[in-house]
Amino acid sequence: MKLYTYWRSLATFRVRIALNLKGLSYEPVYVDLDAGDQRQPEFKSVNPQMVIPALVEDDGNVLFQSLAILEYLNEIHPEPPLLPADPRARARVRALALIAVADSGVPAILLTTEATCGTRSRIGPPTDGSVSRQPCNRGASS
Ligand SMILES: N[C@@H](CCC(=O)N[C@@H](CS)C(=O)NCC(=O)O)C(=O)O
Repeated sequence: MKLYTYWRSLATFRVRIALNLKGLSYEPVYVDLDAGDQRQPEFKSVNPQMVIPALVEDDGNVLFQSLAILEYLNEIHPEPPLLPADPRARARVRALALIAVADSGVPAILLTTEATCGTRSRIGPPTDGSVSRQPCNRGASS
C-alpha cells in the first residue's frame, strides 16, 4: 500500500494512526503541500480532489477521505477495532471524529478554543487577511 502523506496533514495523521494501530505496513509518498504538489498532475491523477490522504492498495485501488479510509481499514482488518463495542460509545466516537472531519472550520475552532482555553477572544479570523497560527492563548483573559 502507498499512503500519500505530508508531515503537517492532520487528516493523513488519522490514517497513519490507524495503519500503525493495526500493524499494517505502507510506503509513504510525500506530497509537499507547502510547495503545492497536491495540485500537480502526478497527484491529481491519484486524487482529483487534490487533497491528502490518499491510500493506494497494491492492486491500484485508490481510497480517499480519511474517515472512509478508516472505516475501510477497520472492515478489512477488524483487529484491533477502531470503534468500541457498545453502540452508544460508537456513536460518541463517530461524533467526535465528525467534529474533526466535518466541523473543523472557524466556528468549530472558536467553540473548541473557548472550551479548552476559556476564551475565544484571542482567536478569530485575522482582519489583515493573514492566517492565524495562534490557536490557543491558554489562561489569557480577553
Ligand atoms: N475531509 C478530508 C480533508 C482532506 C484535507 O483537507 N487534506 C488537507 C491536508 S490535512 C490537504 O490535502 N490540503 C491540500 C490543500 O489545502 O491544498 C479528509 O478527512 O480526508
